[in-house]
Order: sequence, then C-alpha cells, then structure tokens
Amino acid sequence: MWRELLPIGRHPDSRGYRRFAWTGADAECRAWFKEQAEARGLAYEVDRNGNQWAWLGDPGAGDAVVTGSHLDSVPDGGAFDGPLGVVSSFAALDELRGRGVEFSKPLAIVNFGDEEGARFGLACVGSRLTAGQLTVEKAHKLTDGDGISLPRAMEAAGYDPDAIGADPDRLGRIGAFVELHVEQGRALALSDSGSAAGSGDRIGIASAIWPHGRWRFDFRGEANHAGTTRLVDRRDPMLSYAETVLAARREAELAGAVATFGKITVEPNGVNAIPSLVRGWLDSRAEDQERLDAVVGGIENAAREYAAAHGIELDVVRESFTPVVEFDHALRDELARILGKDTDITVPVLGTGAGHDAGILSGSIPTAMLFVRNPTGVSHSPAEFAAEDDCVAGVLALADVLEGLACR
Ligand code: HGY
Ligand code: MN
Ligand code: MN
Ligand code: MN
Repeated sequence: MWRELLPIGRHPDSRGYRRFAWTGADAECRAWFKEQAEARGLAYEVDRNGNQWAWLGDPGAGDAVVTGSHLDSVPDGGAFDGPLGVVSSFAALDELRGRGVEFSKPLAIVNFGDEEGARFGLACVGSRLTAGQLTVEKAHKLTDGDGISLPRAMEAAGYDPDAIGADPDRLGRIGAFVELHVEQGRALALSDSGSAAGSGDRIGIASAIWPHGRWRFDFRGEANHAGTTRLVDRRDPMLSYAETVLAARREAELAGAVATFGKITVEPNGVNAIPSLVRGWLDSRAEDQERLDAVVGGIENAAREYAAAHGIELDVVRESFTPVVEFDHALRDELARILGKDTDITVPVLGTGAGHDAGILSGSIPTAMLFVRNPTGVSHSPAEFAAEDDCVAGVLALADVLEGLACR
C-alpha cells in the first residue's frame, strides 16, 4: 500500500511531494485512502470538514480509539511526514486482525485535511475546524497564492464549503487519539536509553509541542528603475527585509528558539526594478511562550527600526498561532506502560517543535503521539527518511497501543 502512494504528487525534478489541499494530487491521495478503507471492509465517511474516516465498529457507540495523520505535504516535502502515520494505521489494523484480537471499542483511522497549510497559509485546517479552533468565517476568508478561496477550492474538489464547522459530537464520541509520525529531529537517533536498536531508539512518545506561529511581514517602499535611481534616492524594502532575516537568526540564537523566513513574495518582481513590496513569512517556535514572545518581539522591533531607517512602511500580521501543547499525561503513561511491558527499556519521551493535528485535538480529547526514528532528522524535504525496520517497529508499537486501548 505504501508503494501505491509513493508516485502521487511527486515532482519529477525535485523528487519532492506537492500534495496541496484540494488539488488533483490531494484527490488521488484521498482516493487511495478510500480504497484502503474499503479493501478492509471498514465503514468509510467524510466529515463536514473534508477529513476522511474509516471505521471498524459502530461510529456512534462512543469511546472510540482513533489513529491516523495526514496525506498532504509542504512544497517539495518528503514521503514520510503524514503518510507514515496513515499507512501505519492501516498496517497496525492488519496486524491486530492477524493476532485475532477482539475489539471492545470502535476503532477509526483518519486522514485530516490540509495539515501543512501549504496552500492557504494556515496549518491543520481540517482538525482546527473540527475542534472549533478555526471559525467558519475565518476559514471562508482563506485564499491561496492565486487568489482562490478555500470555499472555491473545496467546491472545485467536490466538497461543500457551507458544511464546514465545529464538530463537537464527533469529538465527543472519541475516547483517545494516537498519531504516529516520523520524528522531525534526531532525538531518537541520538538517544542512549540502552535499547539494542542500532544507534538510538526506534520509537518515542511525545511529551509536548512547542508554541509556534506564522507572522507576515509586509515591507512597502517605492518601485523605481534599477539602473537610473541613485542609491540615496531609493526606498528599497528588500534592504529592510534582508536585515530582518539576519535579526531573526540573531534573536533566535539569543532566545534559544528557532525563527525562519522560508517564504517571500516580491512586487513587481522584476530583475531591473527596485521592489515596491517585499512580503516575508516568519515561522517561529520555542520551548515556552516566554521565549517565543521574546524572539518574535525582538524580530519585530528590529524590523521596525530598519524600516524606519530606509523610509519603508511595515505591517506585521500574526496569521496563525498554536499555544504550547502538553499531551495527556494519563494516556502518555499508558502508552509507556504498553510499550515497555515486555522489556526493561524505558521508551524515550520527547518534545517537538513541529505542529500536528494531535496537538489541535489535544484541547478537546485525550491525545498522544508516537515518533519513529529519523536517522538524519531531515524533514519537510525530499531527503526525509526512516528505515524500513524502524517503520515496521512503529507499526508494531502502534498495534500494541491500539490493542491496549481498544481491546480491554
Ligand atoms: O509543524 C508544521 O510546520 C506543520 O504543522 N506540520
Ligand atoms: Mn509537516
Ligand atoms: Mn506531519
Ligand atoms: Mn527601460
């Protein structure tokens, strides 16, 4: 099943994935999910926000155990971020059926829509809507780089944008959500808990997600001729932007945080024109809110100084924000107990700077995450990798967890 998913949305030049919400590649991924559900005799449904569900047992019974992740990608993303969790969910179900276990609770596998926010700029749209953390009004205003709104994009993909909204009844029927994900760092590879799994540990349990957000910086100056405008006469927003990028690095180092300008648009975007507008997006994350406030505040202050010095107007807009997430302690402990039961090795518990649907849902229901070792730590890149043995260990760990949670 992994192999069928591999070619979908893969760019022939970059070899990275471009599976953006409500595009053709996304539709192919969704068709794959539906096929996997139907091939296993699971009850397939799409919720009001376009998230896909595959149910074993009665979805209405309550106290369901749910697992899954997402199938969309960042621009030129890797094969594992998202799909590993969805594929592992189906594989874990196959494993449990092979074990002949009897489920005492309904079990569901979910594919959340638009986790990466690559197209409309806001991450975790499917889970945010479901959890009521994104209003319908705000969702309807989201637009992509071509000016296509989220409602139009959903409609074009055959979904009803007027149906979207919070879904407390659905969440109320879930007892626990567990998301398996490739680790997006090297904590497991570098871990020395004493496991025999080569270097480090194959599997870890998530403790927390760092607070994180996205800010849009609009630097407005004056377009002019690149050849005839004297340097002293220019109001070039690129200069303030460049200085701000350097400030971001400095402030992040100072605060012990991370800050990235990874996306930029320039107007008029001509080689021989001084720009009139440079729009850059800051992604910043830190272990705690205090550090995040310090780093973003420091960057914004620096940007305002530079802008003022060059006669540039600056607008800073916070486009999204996710506060710190502490995963459910009881569920975390239960996962540790289940995974540690036949061994004297303690499963590593680690925090992460990456956002996940599990983090969004944790505000409404008990939620936990499992991480699979990533030898290089690379993610959001075509070079993202996890070894087959480690992926298999992930499937078995997820199967143990689902058995422990849904078969008691
Ligand atoms: O962390 C992120 O960039 C996204 O939510 N996966
Ligand atoms: Mn990601
Ligand atoms: Mn992901
Ligand atoms: Mn000319």
